[in-house]
Amino acid sequence: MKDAAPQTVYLSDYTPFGYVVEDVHLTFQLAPTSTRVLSRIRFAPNPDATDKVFFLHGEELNLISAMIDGKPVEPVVTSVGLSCPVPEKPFVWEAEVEISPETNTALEGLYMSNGMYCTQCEAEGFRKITYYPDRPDVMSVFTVRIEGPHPVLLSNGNPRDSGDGWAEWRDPWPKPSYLFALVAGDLVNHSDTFTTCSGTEVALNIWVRPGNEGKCAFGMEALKKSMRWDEEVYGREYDLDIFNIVAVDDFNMGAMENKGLNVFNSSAVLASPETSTDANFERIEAIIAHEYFHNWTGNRITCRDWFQLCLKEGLTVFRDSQFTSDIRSAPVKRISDVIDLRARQFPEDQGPLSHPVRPESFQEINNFYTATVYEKGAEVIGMLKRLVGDEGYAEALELYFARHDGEACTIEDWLKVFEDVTGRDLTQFKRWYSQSGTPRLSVTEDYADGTYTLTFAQHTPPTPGQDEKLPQVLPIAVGLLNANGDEVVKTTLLEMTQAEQSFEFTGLASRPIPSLLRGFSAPVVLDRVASKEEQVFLLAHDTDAFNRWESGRTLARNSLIAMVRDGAAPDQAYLDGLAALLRDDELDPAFRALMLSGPSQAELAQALHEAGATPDPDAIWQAKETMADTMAQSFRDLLPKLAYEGKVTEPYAPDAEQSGMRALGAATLALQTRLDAGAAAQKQFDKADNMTLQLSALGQLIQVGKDTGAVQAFYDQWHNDRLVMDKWFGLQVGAAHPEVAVDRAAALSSHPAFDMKNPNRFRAVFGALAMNHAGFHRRDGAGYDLLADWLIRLDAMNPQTTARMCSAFQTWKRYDADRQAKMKAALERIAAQPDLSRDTTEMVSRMLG
Ligand code: B3K
Ligand code: ZN
Repeated sequence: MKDAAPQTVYLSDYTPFGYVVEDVHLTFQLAPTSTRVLSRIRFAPNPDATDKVFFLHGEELNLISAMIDGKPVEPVVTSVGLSCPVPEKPFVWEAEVEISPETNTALEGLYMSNGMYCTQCEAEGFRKITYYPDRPDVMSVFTVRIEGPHPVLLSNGNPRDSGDGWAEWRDPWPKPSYLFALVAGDLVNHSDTFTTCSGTEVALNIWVRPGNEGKCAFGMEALKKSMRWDEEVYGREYDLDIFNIVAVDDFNMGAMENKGLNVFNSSAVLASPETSTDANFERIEAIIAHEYFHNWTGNRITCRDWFQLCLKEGLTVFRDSQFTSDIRSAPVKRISDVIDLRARQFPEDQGPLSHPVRPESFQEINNFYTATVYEKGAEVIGMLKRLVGDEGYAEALELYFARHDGEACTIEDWLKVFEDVTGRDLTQFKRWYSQSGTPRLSVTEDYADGTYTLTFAQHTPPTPGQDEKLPQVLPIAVGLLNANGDEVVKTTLLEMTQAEQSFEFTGLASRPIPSLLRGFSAPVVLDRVASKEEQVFLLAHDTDAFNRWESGRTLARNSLIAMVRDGAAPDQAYLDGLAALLRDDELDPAFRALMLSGPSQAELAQALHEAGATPDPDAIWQAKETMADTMAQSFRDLLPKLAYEGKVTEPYAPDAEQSGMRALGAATLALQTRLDAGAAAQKQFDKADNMTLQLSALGQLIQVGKDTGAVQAFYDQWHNDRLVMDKWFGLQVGAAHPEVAVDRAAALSSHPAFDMKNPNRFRAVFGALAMNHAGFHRRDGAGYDLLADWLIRLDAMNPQTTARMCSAFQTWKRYDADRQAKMKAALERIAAQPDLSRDTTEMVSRMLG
């Protein structure tokens, strides 16, 4: 059935559903194209609701029969649901529907992936399974019976009973329908147990297709670490007898936190040293933690409506970042998070897709699982924690769990616990949830008679639908250094609330050097023209690890921008400062790797845009090349010392220490390749006994155009491993010279192993194309055309992934007139397709404004 005409939903229109759901009983009779779903649901009038319309969501369902209190009824059915007169007292609704999992290529609702059945219900997929009030504020206990010839039949909660060809599950915790899950298939498990802080033994399983059982050990350890961490740091204990994770090959995102039955994209759980990189391991650990942490922040306490999405996502991202910081390196995690924020959230917040952390309207909620809701949402919580302090934060969270367990909440509920615990008025702070756009912070300084004054001014440029912006609460962490690099003022939190505001530091013997916005204490663009000498000084001496990295990054960015804009040569002061840092063996190799890698092409485009210039992708690419060549020459003597070879003698472990050394090795290899035309890379490729080394070597060989043998050898070795083949597809496009990236993507899309129905494979090729900055923005527009062609094709199958990937065009207005016209034409061509999905329609129309 075609999508109904797009309807806009508004936060301000919220009303509670007229009925409460007391109990849900579902029976699934599984069959690929004709699964029967029988529902028996006990409803009662909701005393808190005035509107008593009985409307159940339902899409793409074939209604076979419906009954109320055992008597057949004939509801009015539309493409989005049904309505029916109901008694003014508790009643039992029963329905039987038929659905077709096998032909469900949207991967939403109940679908099939490689012969197994699985579900994805968040945000509004449950309505493709049966008729139901599919909204997060309707919570109920569920009993599920699954009938099918599969050895493994799983659902939420605890197993209740099973027999030949059937199993029953009971979830005692009331939950919204978006957390429902079902899995059935020929699966094998890697199992373990976890004893909770109160002594309860929980059975743990990771379920995979036969052949993948050897790739579960790391994920299992990550799960156990997460369970312990949540007990120790947040006092949160697991609450069922069993916790299941299932790996699925076809999945629209990373993973899903269904109660007691997390469903994971196989790329986000399966790992082995031979097939996964250090970065894969770290990502898997973080995603397992994230989904597990949702058990409390998302599941036990959920969202009242989808506008409150950041309530669970921002908080859970914040929690998983804390976890990674605790078990790996806190400075490296903070730096990586800020790189990611600037790469994904800043462009979003400064372009046509800009929206508040809590949006006020949407057509398709799946389009709002964004970097703004997730990552800026987490930044907002980080700011709140800085403002109220660690103890205030801990007390507020304790109260949040105690007060709201079992409820569907709002941002108001969340902020209220902080107000109640600390006595603070958070009215102004709340603007972080409603005001979109990245604030710009400028600063001037003054020193006289031992008093140093910092004067800040904040300003947020207009964003779609929000012309006027009000001042935000900005926590600005500042430290002051003297000329020897000693801290004369330790990290101090300045709380800026006005549009312009001054802060004084007294009793200083001399003019200090400021280290501003330490730890990136607020998600803003700091417009500060610091002298190069000062940046070089901070690069050498800043006692705040984040700001030490930041000064190096700023020097690198400024040098590259001067190269792009004025044809300047690479900045010698930057190169000298960097060399000194690289020589310092006391410094964490991971930190040095981050310093050496430098800003990406996209980050430079963003920086140019923020400086009011038009980014030229070719010139950016050229500047990066020149910088890398220059670094390779000037660090020539240092490279052998930084190279990975011989550094790690222990067996491979994806821990922070070894990963850091390999990251530094990879950044070094990238420079070495410029000196030896790929000889060292080829050697590393031939000898590699883990994927991290193999892939970084392959990337260099591709980049330097010496890849023919290696690409084939890699294929021969790994063509039977789906996840490794995704890397093979992705790297050939991502690391390609910009002139060939588009042709490569086109050629790979006709490779027999290319499968557009598999989101991982589609993203491997076309996500990599969009990330190859100069390649995608090829002057003749071929990159835009190719991506648009494929997005149009994909939309008919998988609207969610299509809509998400459309954001590759979100920066269109910042390029030169010629590129703008071509990107706009590509967007208009997508928009003009008949039967375009609601998801993609909303995205392209927002981008076109
Ligand atoms: N909550 C899911 C995301 C669902 C996305 C729906 N389009 C995974 C997560 O954030 O943990
Ligand atoms: Zn999440």
